[in-house]
Amino acid sequence: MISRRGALIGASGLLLSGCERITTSPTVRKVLTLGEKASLTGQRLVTDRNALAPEFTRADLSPRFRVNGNYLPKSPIYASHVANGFADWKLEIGGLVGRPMTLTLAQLKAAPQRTQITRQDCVEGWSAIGEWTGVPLALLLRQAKLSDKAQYIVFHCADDFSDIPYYESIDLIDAMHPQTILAHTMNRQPLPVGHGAPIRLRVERALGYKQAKYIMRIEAVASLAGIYGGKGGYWEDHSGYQWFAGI
Ligand SMILES: Nc1nc2c(c(=O)[nH]1)N[C@H]1C(S)=C(S)[C@@H](COP(=O)(O)O)O[C@H]1N2
Ligand SMILES: [Mo]
Repeated sequence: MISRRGALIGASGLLLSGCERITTSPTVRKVLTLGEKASLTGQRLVTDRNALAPEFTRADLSPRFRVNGNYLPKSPIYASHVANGFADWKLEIGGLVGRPMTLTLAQLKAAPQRTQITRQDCVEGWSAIGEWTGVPLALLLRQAKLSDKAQYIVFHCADDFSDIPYYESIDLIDAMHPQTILAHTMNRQPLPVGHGAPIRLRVERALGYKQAKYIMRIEAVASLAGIYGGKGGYWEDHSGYQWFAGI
């Protein structure tokens, strides 16, 4: 039986492959663009957001995984964490939780882990496949006794662009998704500074800009309205990126 999701993906896949062939007429191109927008909105409403992102094998790993956006947070605090191998670094989990927590990197590594080989798709037009190991976010949120009032999980990062801090947010469907992990290991090595040391988010059904690097604090909130520009992320606030970045 062909599931509803399969049918929808099939339809948009057809549209995209058509797009490669018929791109000369401006009218055709406009219709195709509208179709893609409609299918994205439709996807958010009716597809199974709990479905897994594709996983790959070690043979598929990208020989070079690009570093994008910030590659070294410039705060002195971050520099001191790098200098002592993140031994004093602590992740804070707070906001709408019954039991706020601070966790060391060692504690995160001692928790149950998940490893996955997935593809990162950046809106700038490149993709790379990497192997990630980390702690399922759902497990930490349950330990922290996430409140019923929480609707979003906000990730506060150590870096900034022109002194505007980087942050991102996801809803509870993505937060509780089995492939959503706080990764401390990339391609079986400690997560390099360029890729977000000591931990970065992997939220595999979402585009690259959701994969927050340099996470320092996780905050559960009922609304995104009070967080920085209110649109749920650095790029959403400053560059018009959509908050929903599902793929
Ligand atoms: N803290 C932080 N997270 C970030 C970024 C950033 O600049 N700072 N860039 C985002 C973008 S646009 C992408 S594509 C990926 C890049 O991750 P990579 O450097 O590991 O390839 O991280 C995302 N997360
Ligand atoms: Mo990106």
